[in-house]
Amino acid sequence: MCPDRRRDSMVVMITVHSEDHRAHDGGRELSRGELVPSRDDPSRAEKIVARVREVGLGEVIAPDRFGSGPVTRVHARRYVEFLRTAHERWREAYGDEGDAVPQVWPARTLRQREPEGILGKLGYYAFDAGTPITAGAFAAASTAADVALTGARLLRDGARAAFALCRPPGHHAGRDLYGGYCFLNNAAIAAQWLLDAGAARVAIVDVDYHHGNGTQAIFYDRADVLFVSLHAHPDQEYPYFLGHADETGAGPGVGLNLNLPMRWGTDWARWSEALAVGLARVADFAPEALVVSLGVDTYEGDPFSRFALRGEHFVALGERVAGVGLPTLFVMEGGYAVEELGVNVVNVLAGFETAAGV
Ligand code: SP5
Ligand code: ZN
Repeated sequence: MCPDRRRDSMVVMITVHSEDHRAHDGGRELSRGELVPSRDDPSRAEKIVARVREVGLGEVIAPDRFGSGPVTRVHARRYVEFLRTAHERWREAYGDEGDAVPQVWPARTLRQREPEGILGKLGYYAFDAGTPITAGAFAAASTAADVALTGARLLRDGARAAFALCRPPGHHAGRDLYGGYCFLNNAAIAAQWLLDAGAARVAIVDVDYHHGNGTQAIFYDRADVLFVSLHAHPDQEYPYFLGHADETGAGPGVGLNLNLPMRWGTDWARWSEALAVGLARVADFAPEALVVSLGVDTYEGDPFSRFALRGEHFVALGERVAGVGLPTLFVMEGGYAVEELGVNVVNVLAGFETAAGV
């Protein structure tokens, strides 16, 4: 008898997924002066779960319901209530045409005071006009938070890794702020839940092409969460107004925010150097768990990307993350080259499995 020992010790990664994300569909975003179909289309999650099944990555399970408790550990109650009722209020005001999208914001010299009317509230809580609140947005976002929480619970119960296939994504959403297709910050909600479940420290590494401004802001003054982000430089790229290298944390969180912005044209050689810097910082922090905000919009073929990562680089990314040796929750963020999306995402997860299992 010759048991395949390598296979026996393989990390079998569970994927958490729900079809409820499909309720968030048909939204239009402002792009180059026109309303066009949102890039955060249901086909994104469908491509990813199809690829997970195709390669037999591991079991695909449905999320459990955690209620609003873990969500309001991260988000303001008033904000969650706004999200829950926004589309209904929009319909009352403007009828069934279109989705709720803001057009006025409390920028410099204007007052940060929540107005009564829905159009005013949209401007108060949003930071862009690219994140339509569809009729199903809140239901989908709530389920995505449950997907992340179910993944976090797998880690607490001893899993080496889990994949939370969230849609909509979360890393642009702040305590009371939405944008960038994000309403509830799935990675932050999962990290906070792990802390509340007894972890002393959690690290979040955000590899999405865009800066995780929401996650940074939520944990900026916290000593129990390290936030590391690799992203396109805010001087050149969305979300433009956060993500510089000199943002290093505040108060008890001084030194626990690490931004690694990179210029357009960044390839794997440069990107992977930044990853090594970020992962070394994670190791120094010695957390009990790692949350990876997994965006693959760094792909050379992504419609948003001006980076040049290719398919094999996503395998290497997964291998490097496994090398940190921590219980790891992958939380899905961006990635819009839909045809290659499943392959690129599962490449990261398979790279992790192979490296962690040997
Ligand atoms: C989670 C996530 O990846 N959100 C990204 C949101 C980006 N929103 C709009 C960016 C607009 C950039 N327009 C450039 C046109 C490229 N063809
Ligand atoms: Zn992104």
